[in-house]
Amino acid sequence: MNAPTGLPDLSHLWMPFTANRQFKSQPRLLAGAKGMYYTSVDGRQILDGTSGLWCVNAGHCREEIAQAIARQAGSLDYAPGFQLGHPLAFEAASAVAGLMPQGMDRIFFTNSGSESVDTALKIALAYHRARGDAQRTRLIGRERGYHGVGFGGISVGGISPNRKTFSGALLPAVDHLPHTHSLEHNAFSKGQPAWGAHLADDLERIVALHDPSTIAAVIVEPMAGSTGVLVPPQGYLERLREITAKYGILLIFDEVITGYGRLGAATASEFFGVTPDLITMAKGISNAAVPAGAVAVRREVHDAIVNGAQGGIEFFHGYTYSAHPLAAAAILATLDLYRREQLFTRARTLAPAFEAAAHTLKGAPNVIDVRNIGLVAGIELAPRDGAPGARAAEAFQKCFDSGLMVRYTGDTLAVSPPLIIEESQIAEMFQSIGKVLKEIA
Ligand code: PXG
Repeated sequence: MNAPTGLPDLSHLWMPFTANRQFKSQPRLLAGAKGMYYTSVDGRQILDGTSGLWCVNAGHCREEIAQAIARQAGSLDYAPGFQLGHPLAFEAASAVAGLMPQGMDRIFFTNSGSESVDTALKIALAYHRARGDAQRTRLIGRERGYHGVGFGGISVGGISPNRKTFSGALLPAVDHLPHTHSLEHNAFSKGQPAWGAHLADDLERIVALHDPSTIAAVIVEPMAGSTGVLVPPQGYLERLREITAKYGILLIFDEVITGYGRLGAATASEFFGVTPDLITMAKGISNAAVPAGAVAVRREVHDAIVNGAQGGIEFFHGYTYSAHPLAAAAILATLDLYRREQLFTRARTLAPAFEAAAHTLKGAPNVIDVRNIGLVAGIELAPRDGAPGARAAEAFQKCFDSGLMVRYTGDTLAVSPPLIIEESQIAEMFQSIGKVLKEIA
């Protein structure tokens, strides 16, 4: 394939989660970024309505983070993390622990959300085994859940295109809760919808089917992002916590998107007041400046594994780049920035204006739902006959052409801007989307 003039050869890169042929015939390339804006290769300014991929929570190219990474690259580029360490790794773990719910202060570092998820699932199995409950191996996810792309993550995940190609090779002992989306009951809810807490009771049915003594963990996104912004119904997460606690099942919140301020608190766990046993993180942990992820673990879970072992290595798991020095430096600088600029509080303060602006799209052409929480909104469009996803894809392209980056999944547009956004930019984003929706059929 020939590249359009002035662009590099596009043929060698096999792009992730991308319609490669279509992209390469009409590429969208970014050349730079600062604060709330990207700059495209043709020099256009594009308002970042999605924090990159839900990850640049403090805005782009923050000086403090860039400098911390540069300094680290020049002083200790890499240190093995197995049987050796470096001080920043421990400091980064303390800093992360300081933002987690009480008692969830043991931190395992990874490089991505997918790795965090697979790590958390393995910790759950190791925990039960260490306590003499080795038959607890079943993992429960949820329909429409996204937990990255490892075999563990796609097994507990509930997004069918991500599973079907690999369906013969998924983890064997998995079951799924029903998803919580209902246009019939919850369309145009503001914040947590009133209907749907009872959907958590399905866990009782799954537990009765398999017997509690076989179930290791339940994993859910407290707010499902990738599938198109599903806000948990009031009382739903509380119910999941009650049922898992009753049967000795670990509860994992996948906070890869919700962690680090998206909802207006350090974690969704804190925001909703429901404390799980493990929290998976990535993205905003380093403001995406260096790939990084982590799992926060309740101390008792950690201690059962680490203190329960005979001696020697307690947990046979880890990555070459767990707590990589550049990641540790980026995490420390990022968390410091969040604290100094009070960005989680800022998100909480902006949330009402964001909600009001998002819901101005009620009544715009083809909008069948607007849902929101914190600084996230989903705008669901009626699918075109015989072409699901086409309308949102067109809206995405038109927004991009007009200088706004949004995401789309199926026929839902997602908006999740950096927490440094100004109120005027919030209004501008939703006005631009409204304008685009009027232009497309
Ligand atoms: N868990 C959750 C809840 C996620 O949202 C992952 C795990 C995997 O993280 P990594 O770092 O392995 O990609 C994610 C990632 C989108 C979109 O457009 C969402 C994600 C990634 C890319 C695009 O919604 N979430």
